[in-house]
This record gives sequence, structure tokens and C-alpha cells, in this order.
Amino acid sequence: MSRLITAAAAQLGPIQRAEPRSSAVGRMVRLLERAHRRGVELVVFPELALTTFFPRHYHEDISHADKWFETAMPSAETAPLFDAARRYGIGFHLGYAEMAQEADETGAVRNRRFNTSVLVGPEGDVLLKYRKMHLPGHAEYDTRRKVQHLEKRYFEVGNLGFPVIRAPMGGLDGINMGMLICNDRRWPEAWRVLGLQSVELVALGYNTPSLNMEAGGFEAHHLRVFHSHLSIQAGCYQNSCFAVATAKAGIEDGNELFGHSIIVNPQGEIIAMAGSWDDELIAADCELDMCMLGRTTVFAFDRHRRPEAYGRITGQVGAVEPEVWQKSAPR
Ligand code: CDV
Repeated sequence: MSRLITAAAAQLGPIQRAEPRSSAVGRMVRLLERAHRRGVELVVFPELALTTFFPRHYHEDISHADKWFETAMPSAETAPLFDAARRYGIGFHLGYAEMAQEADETGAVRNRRFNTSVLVGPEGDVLLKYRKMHLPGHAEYDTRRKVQHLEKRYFEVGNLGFPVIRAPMGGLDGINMGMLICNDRRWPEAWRVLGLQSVELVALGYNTPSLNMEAGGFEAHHLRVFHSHLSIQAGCYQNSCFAVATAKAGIEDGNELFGHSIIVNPQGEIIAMAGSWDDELIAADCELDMCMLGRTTVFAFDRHRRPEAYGRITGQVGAVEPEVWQKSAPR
């Protein structure tokens, strides 16, 4: 029996620093209307979709950045998105900056800031929340950089792991769905933790500049998109799943984000790709039964994985130097 869902990446063009949330939400509602006309059942919006990518802006006093954060989801400002989704019976994924009143590891309840995404069902229920684990960038103002990337200043590392939920979506009783946020897509461990929970569809939002802004070294312009696609295609192939990967694109606050949103199948093939730097909807029919081929053959984890040899993956963070070969030592 076929298990088909029509999914879409709703790419957003730039959101400038002064653009209010109401405008961003209005643009997303219009994309949901377009999705409805095209028979889409699940729409994926980008990372930090309600505002500009504010980690490029330095606030000496971190509380001055609070204006970029949401204290509730849904809220009065995001309600139109939830209403539209309910009206059309479409599920959606939304990335946003979350401010939570929550206990930390010491038990102290305080304001905690996360780079978060939620998966919302067609009836408006929040099905799953994820908080970004791999935070790129730096915590202090970096004088060597032309553009700051202060995710490590404004966000804590996610504390929800890499969850997967099985929930109804579109016409299907249950789809196994998980999320990654931007830089997470470059880390095979993140995909594998989702794969180990039989994920069938990964929703992924990103904001990636066209240029490597770190002063450390040169990275050819054309390789930026290549590395993004390579990571997502490998993640899908090696974990037998679909991904809907959605960008923010275009010149935002004077900085170019490369767009190139894609939908990828479990063979690692790109089945839809955005061509603009604007608000754009790309859709694809995702036959979830395609996930079975990989997971019953080459990537049948239960038969072929060797966790006894993977200790370094969880046992260390940085790389160590290897033993140096010596002619006299037997091998
Ligand atoms: N928002 C991101 O996580 N951006 C990162 C950085 C390194 C550009 C990315 O991996 O795309």
C-alpha cells in the first residue's frame, strides 16, 4: 500500500532587521495558501523564520536581544499561521528563537534561550519540539570578522536530544518525523540518531551565508551550496529517509544567504530545488515506502552496524593524533 505525502519547502526571501513579525507571518500565511492550492500536506519553513538572522548583530547586554525571542508558541503574533494551517488542514514546521522559563542543570529556574523548531499537526497541535544542538559561531564580539555569528552568545545548546515522533500527517495515520536545524545538517551523528529511531522525514531549516565569514581561510563560493546539499543528500541516503530542507535566501541586512532549498529522497537524490532568492514554494510527492529499500538492505542497522567499534563517537569530542608507525614494531 502506498504511503504518499506531498511536502513542500517554503523558502523565505530576506527578512530585514526592521521587518516586524506580523509581516513575516503574513508572508508565511500566503505561502500556506499557495501550498493549499497545490495540494501540499506538510510545509517546512526555515530556521529563525520570524525575524532577521539576528545572531549577526552584537548586543553587549544580552537582554537587549530579548526582542528577537518568543516566550510562547503559538502567540498572538504567530496565531494567524496556526489558524491558516488549521483552515487548510496542513501541517507545518517553524524555526524561531525561544525564551523559556525553565530549570537548568542546577535546578534554578531562569530565562533560557534556544534556537528552536516545532512541528505542528494539521489541527494546530505542537507534535514535537527540537532545540538546536550544534551551535556554530562564537560568544564574544570577534574583531577579525566582517560579519558576526553570535549563536554561542544568544543560545544554549539544545537539551531535548534528537527526538522523532510518529504522528498523523496529510492522509497518513502515522509518519516518523524528526528535525535538524541548519549547522546540524553537517554532522552525520545527528542524522544517525534520527535514523536509529526509524525517521522517515526530516524537516530542516537553515540560514547560510554565501561567503564563509570566518577570517580563518578561503572557501570557494561555489562550494558553499555543494557542501550543504552534499550533507543533506548523504544524511538521507545513509539513513533511508526524506528531507525537506528550507533556506532563508537573498540579501538580508546587507548579507547574502544562498537559498537553494531542496527536497531529497532516501536514495539521496534532489527531487525539488528552489531557484530564486525570494519567497518560493517547492513541492514534491514523497513516497515513504521508498525508505524501506535502504533500511532492509545496505543500511539494515540491526544486521550491519558495529557499535562496539564506535566508542570514539560518543567518547571524545576533538580528534586525537594517531599512533606513529615504526618499522621495527610488528603489526
Ligand atoms: N545558521 C547556521 O547554523 N549557519 C551555519 C554557519 C556555519 C554558516 C551553517 O552551517 O550553515
